Amino acid sequence: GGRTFWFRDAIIYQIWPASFKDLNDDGMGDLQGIIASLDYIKSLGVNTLWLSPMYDSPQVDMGYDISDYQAIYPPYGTMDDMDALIRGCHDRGIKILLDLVINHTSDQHRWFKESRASKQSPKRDWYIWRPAKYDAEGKRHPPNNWRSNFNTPAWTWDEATQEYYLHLFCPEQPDLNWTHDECRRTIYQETMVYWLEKGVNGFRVDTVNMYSKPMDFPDAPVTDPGAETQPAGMVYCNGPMMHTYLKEMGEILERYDAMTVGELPNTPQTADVIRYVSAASNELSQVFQFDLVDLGRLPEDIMQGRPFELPEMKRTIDKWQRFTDGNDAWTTAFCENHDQARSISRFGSDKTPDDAVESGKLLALLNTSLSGTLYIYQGQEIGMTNVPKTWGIEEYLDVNSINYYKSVEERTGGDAKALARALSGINSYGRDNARTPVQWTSEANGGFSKTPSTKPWMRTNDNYTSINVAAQQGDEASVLNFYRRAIELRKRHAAVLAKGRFELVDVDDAKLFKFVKRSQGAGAGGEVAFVVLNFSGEEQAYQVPDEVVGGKVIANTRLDGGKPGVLRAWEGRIYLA
Ligand code: TEU
Repeated sequence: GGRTFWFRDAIIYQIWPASFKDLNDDGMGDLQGIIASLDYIKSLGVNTLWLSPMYDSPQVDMGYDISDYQAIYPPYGTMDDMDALIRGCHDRGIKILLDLVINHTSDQHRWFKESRASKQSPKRDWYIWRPAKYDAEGKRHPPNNWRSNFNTPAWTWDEATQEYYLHLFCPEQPDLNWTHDECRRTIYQETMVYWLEKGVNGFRVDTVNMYSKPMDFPDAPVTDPGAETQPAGMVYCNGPMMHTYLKEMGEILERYDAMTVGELPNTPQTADVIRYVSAASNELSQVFQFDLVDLGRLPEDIMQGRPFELPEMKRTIDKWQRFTDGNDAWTTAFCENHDQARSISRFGSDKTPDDAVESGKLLALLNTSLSGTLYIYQGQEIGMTNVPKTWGIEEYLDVNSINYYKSVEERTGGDAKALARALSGINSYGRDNARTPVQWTSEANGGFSKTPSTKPWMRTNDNYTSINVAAQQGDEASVLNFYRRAIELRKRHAAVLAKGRFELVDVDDAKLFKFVKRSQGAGAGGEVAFVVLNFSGEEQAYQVPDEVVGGKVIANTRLDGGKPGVLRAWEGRIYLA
């Protein structure tokens, strides 16, 4: 045992198993598909893999509703496949993280089945049950006005036992009661310890700041007047016992030198985040703070957004780059995952195929020169984009998208304009964008399945004919090969690119994103990097700051160096002095 800080050098590739690679030809990705792709993953230069849930599950929320923590979802494979995957990673010097989803289980988990069986069940209090409230007319209401993360009430009535249970996500994802000591200890043992004993190197921790809720369940303030429920994230996140629970988990994790990266929604204050990730507190190794990926999204109508300018994006990145300055906390760099739209469509441009390639490389350069642990989501490395705007609602399969669409339908009585707006919101922000099959070749369905004619569980993005791994492998100008070079560079200049101090230059410039990185600490060598990124479709002139004049260009998103002091559309460079 004993704790090291290996996770600070981790470069992490996220796999979402349903859509990665289908080797058994059933239209769904599988563990053998991942095993067969480990050399490809290794070739990117990453050293750690994060596998989204592969546990047995009814798949109401694509595996984030777990019915058995110690079994594999059969279409993905068997426990033998899982052991082989862990070995296959370790043989290649790749560490592996699993998704730890323990805020809730599936309603098909044996714990919940026992809990809902009767009020006298020994497992009744493993979940959160509360009586109804009745108004003057005798109408039944849930205990409070909380809205779940999926646009429905956070409480569901159980006819059989005449009580409500809490679910911050789907009704099929009941929240566990973390105040129950035996429940909590069983969770640690049957999930964390079980998999650590199997050799995994840590966890991405789902919705980690929701374990502890205010147990008096106060109403959330009304921010969506007239609606049946209210957004309540600021009320139920970061509850009173959070740090106690995480310290308990930390004691187990450190025995295995395991890393954790926790999801930390609804936590805007740096001081609050530091408490979770300070090395001294021994809670989480690092967290995902969502300000960047949530930029422009409306809290009261999460599938809609407002336009934002580059300076706002810079300030957001600046905040979460610098919050570790002068303390022992650690940060992360990411712009995609399985819950987000594709970053090219969101922060770059997918207007033309050329724009998509160039802005994909620009985002690669941005992310690989940010400090913290770097995350790349499957398909990001080849510049996959959002699905076409022409897709109808029937192509979208995510429960969140579907609930949203249905809620608009109900609220407006099926008003065509409102539905068009809903669909356009889902196209811009929906999780389906990240969940289309990985585009491997230009064959049918992107070569996702062993036999290309096999119909994938979700429609492949139509642009697979031009955006795919095979087409990019031999092309030095591709997004894929740019990622490889940029990751290599990040490793070579880790002191400045991965661990340096971040400093914005000309924050108000609405076209150019410029920053300086400085190596820090003993033996860091005093390097200074200047990163200049053109976030526009037109040519832009720039000046190199005095301290970097005479430095050399160590990265360029274009193969020809271009003109000094001028960036073409979506071009980016790094200078090192
Ligand atoms: O997501 C929970 C969550 O809080 C995110 O939806 C977050 O608020 C959002 O990404 C910010 O933009 C996790 C999983 O990642 C998601 O896939 C699951 O559906 C959910 O938990 C329930 O387990």
